[in-house]
Amino acid sequence: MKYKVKLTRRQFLKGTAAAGVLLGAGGGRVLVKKALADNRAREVKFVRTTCSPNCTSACGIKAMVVDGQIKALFPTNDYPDPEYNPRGCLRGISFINLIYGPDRLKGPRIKEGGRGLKGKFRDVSWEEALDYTARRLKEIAEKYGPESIGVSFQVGGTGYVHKGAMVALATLAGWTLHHAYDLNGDLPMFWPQTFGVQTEELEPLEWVNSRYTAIFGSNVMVTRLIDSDLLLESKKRGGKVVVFDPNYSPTAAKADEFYRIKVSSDAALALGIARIIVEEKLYDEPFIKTYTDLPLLVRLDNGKRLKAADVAGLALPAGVSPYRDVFVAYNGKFLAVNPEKLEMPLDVALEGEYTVTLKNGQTVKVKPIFQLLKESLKVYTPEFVERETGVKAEDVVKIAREMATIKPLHIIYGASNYQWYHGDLKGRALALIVVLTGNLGKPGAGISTYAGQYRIRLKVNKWWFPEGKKAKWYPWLYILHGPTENMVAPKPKNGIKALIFGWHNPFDQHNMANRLREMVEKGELEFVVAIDFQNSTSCQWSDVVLPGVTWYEKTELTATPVHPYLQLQQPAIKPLYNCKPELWIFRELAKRINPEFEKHFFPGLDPDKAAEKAIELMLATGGPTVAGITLEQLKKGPVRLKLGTPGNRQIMFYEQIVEKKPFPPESLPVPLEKTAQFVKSGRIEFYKDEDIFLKLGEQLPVYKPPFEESEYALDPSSKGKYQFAFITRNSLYRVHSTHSNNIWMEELHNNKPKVFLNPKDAETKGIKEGDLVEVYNSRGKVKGYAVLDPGIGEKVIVFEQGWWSRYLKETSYNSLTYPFIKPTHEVYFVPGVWSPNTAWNECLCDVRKVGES
Ligand SMILES: Nc1nc2c(c(=O)[nH]1)N[C@H]1C(S)=C(S)[C@@H](COP(=O)(O)OP(=O)(O)OC[C@H]3O[C@@H](n4cnc5c(=O)[nH]c(N)nc54)[C@H](O)[C@@H]3O)O[C@H]1N2
Ligand SMILES: Nc1nc2c(c(=O)[nH]1)N[C@H]1C(S)=C(S)[C@@H](COP(=O)(O)OP(=O)(O)OC[C@H]3O[C@@H](n4cnc5c(=O)[nH]c(N)nc54)[C@H](O)[C@@H]3O)O[C@H]1N2
Ligand SMILES: [Mo]
Repeated sequence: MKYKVKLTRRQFLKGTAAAGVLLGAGGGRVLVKKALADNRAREVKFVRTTCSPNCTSACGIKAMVVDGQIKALFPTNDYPDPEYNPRGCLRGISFINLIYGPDRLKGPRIKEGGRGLKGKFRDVSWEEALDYTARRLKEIAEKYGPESIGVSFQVGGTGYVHKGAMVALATLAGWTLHHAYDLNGDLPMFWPQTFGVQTEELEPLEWVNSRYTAIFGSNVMVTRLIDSDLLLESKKRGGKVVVFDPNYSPTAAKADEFYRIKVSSDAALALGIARIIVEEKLYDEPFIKTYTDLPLLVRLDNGKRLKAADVAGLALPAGVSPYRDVFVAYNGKFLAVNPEKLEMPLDVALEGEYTVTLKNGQTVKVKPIFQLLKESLKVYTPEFVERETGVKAEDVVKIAREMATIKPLHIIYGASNYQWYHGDLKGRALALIVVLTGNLGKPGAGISTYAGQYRIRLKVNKWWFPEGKKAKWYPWLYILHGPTENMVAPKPKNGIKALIFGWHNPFDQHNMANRLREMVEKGELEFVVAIDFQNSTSCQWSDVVLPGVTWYEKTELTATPVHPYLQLQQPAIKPLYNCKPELWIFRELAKRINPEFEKHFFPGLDPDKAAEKAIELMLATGGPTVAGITLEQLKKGPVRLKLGTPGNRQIMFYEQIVEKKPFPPESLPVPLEKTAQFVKSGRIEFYKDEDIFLKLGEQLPVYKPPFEESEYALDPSSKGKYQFAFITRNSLYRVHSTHSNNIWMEELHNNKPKVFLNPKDAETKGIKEGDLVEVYNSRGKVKGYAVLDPGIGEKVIVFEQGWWSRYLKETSYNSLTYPFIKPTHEVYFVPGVWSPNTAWNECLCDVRKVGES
């Protein structure tokens, strides 16, 4: 929505009164004053665009532009669902401080005289920067193979066009892509393991329909700020909100009940709840028989699910896809269970032990998975749960009965909670509660993990992967960790020798940021290229910096899973300084790498026109969620994705539960056969029988305490030495490291990185409020000012992630973390769907005072 008006000075003054309030602090005030300095009639326009950092909210924002300069940013209220109006937060409307801020990059730069922080940047022309970059990349490709060039970019939903240009060039050139989803730690692995999908979720409009919302480690009031009123609305409508967290978070403060839970003990609690549901027969029997693997039989001789093809005298159903498998259930006779249909006779056995004769004449004992589950749940008594989690035994019983009977139940399983080594086990255990009680496929019901702007909402393949070419992918963690015994992801022959990144600040934000720095200093990474609009820590560590533009300076397409709208970013101003939209940058680079590549990037068109072409291509080939949506429509405002549910609401697994289509639904852009192999039964699977699950005793969801298979296995001497869990939750004042340097945001939290700890722990350590403290382990350290907060769990250090190193005396808070790789994440490799996930919080540390406040 763009319109222009000519205003007289008087009219303009009236109009800016409101903006003046918004621009009361910082750089904005200067701009307004300048604008008022003379009497000319001004050109004022309002441009509707979308704020799209990776905070997931993707709020519409209206930019007020006066004579080609943004003077103020406003929240929008143009969503067809009035409940989503207005959208936009203080971070978003103060983005003006970044657009025109002192850290804004002004032109391309090449580093000379050393690597990392040792070299000095020289400002160069685009011609020189692009020629130089292309030459270096070609040299590296020749020496080590094109796959030795790694490309890292933030999740696609924050902008399909410009990231698509980057992916397309990497695909054409044979470079290696690193998927942001597992790198971020935003790939909750229980999803592919249990449901065969990347992720699913309820949209916040559905929160109001839940009658019981159980939040396991998600700080909705901060990290879903803009939608959090809908959580409160669910309370007003009689819903109950219960928070489980080691820390009394802002979300806990709004809950009806808060249970302080020991770190990473959620699976013990979830399985304790599941035990009560099973023992007291509070489960939804028809539901679990119809949709889950719980009635399927498991062989007791080898722990594998019984395959119909192995059973004597069992006819196999016809038309079964090669990526599915036919398993067996029992109802007086053995039944071959068709994985293409969610059907099961309701007299099928959930319990008992049976003997079956195989085709080879062997007889083996078998049990339904439900029976095995029931047996394995026996240890999770309320007393055991109390010991492991700190939640009182009588509360465990109360919570279980309520969760089983108050419907719809919605579990929110947050990022900080699954960003632990056993995050997958916790998720499988939590999913069990939801599924046992039949809380799926219905309004207000399910389990959601809101993390980043993750899911790809339309088919992007034509733009991202030109000519049907296959991209090469390599999980980021292997670069830091090195190859493992179980890995199935193909390793680039000579490793990664060059790194190109955009929309990322890896030298602060990626795991082992100090290792990455060392790789630059030692020359293991021979060449690093940054594409950003501001001079982040990572730009400073790079060899070439190519200045991109903010979303106020280009045309882009975004979609978030949280409020399911397709939205445009429309340029409010021309690219500032000598900055260029990324589509232009990659087109120029493409033509220098190989002139043949240029044709994919709409040569000859200006970057906004080219971006529109890319959007039209994606809309035309994007599949059912965007069918019929046009660019013209999008220019007018947000358009809801087409979800195929009643009322077009985002209700997870609606097709599976209501229309009885087999699991999984498609996880774009991956073809179904790739993800359907994760749940071969076509059902919700709680039993995993791939060898590594059996070897680790994780065939069913179990509880395993933190640190045993990670920190203590890596370094047994760390046990006892480092007793604090280092939890790096998200900050209200930033989106990751974006807004680190936003003067309004800085002011709101005194410009000070903080270390939150419990007063009892502080006393033991001789730390007082405001002291400068150092949090450290054998890998690294970070400094901050102590905040003594009784809300923080004992033996927990909370450090809000995202600070640029310049605010941390040049250390990186990610120098403490370690890239642990869990073998169950390595059974398959499908980028962004089944891949080793980063476990930020699986990190032990200690704390000491290093100075007064
Ligand atoms: N303001 C703001 N919003 C954001 C972001 C941002 O940077 N800033 N980032 C966005 C992105 S990309 C993401 S991934 C999401 C993440 O958002 P969330 O999922 O909300 O994650 P966090 O804020 O990291 O942590 C949530 C809570 O998990 C708790 N927790 C930690 N460990 C455990 C545990 O073992 N068990 C339990 N029960 N709780 C635990 C922490 O104490 C914390 O209160 O936020 C998104 N929204
Ligand atoms: N220890 C620890 N580490 C963590 C986390 C944690 O909880 N603990 N959280 C993790 C999670 S969940 C996530 S999602 C990641 C996020 O980590 P990153 O993906 O690195 O996110 P940001 O730090 O916000 O960096 C984004 C960069 O993109 C730039 N940018 C913004 N818009 C544009 C644009 O249009 N073009 C270009 N070229 N650049 C642009 C911004 O200026 C910024 O420098 O961090 C992870 N790191
Ligand atoms: Mo994230």
